Amino acid sequence: MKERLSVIQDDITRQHVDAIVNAANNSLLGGGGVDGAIHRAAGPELLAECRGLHGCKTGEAKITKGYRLPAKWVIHTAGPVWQRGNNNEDQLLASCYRNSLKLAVLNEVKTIAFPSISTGVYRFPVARAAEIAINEIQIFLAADDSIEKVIMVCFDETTFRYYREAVDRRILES
Ligand code: AR6
Repeated sequence: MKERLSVIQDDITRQHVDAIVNAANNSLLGGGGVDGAIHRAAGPELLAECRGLHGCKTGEAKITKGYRLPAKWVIHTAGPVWQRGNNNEDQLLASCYRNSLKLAVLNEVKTIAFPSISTGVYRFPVARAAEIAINEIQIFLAADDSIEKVIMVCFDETTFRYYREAVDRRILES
């Protein structure tokens, strides 16, 4: 399992993979953080295609082309806003990963990169988000043999450490 999932510290817009995932909002009409970076790198055609998608419910995912990005596809998912854990945030975050991976398989994606969904502006605690993300990705990969590589792309070092530790813990436990 280890070789199909890796954690790196980098900028997701530079990844040469079939699909990158965008931590978007319900409107899918752009924003700050990783969403802003993806729209800037992809160019205005991305926003034009997003307008035709009519938004995305929290925990769900929609796909567009990648335009000027190295990635062929962008999978947009809307993560939950952290509200002290009382609003189904854990399950909704898990759904973001699961639904993004399902959509990837439907589109014959072999390599996919994720950002740390919901842990920026949406304030989901990073340690908790990392456990959920790694757990969900590993469960998915265990049942799927079409995706060859999943890369967790963390922007800052603290986030990188939490995801690295979540992977290491699971390898030790297995
Ligand atoms: N590559 C990889 N990760 C990045 C990049 C990048 N280029 N830029 C930022 N991150 P956030 P959220 C990291 O706030 O919490 C937007 O306005 C960032 O350091 O982008 O899901 C949307 O439109 C953090 O670790 O997403 C929504 O309104 C992680 O990506 C809202 O923010 C997620 O931070 C979504 O909030």
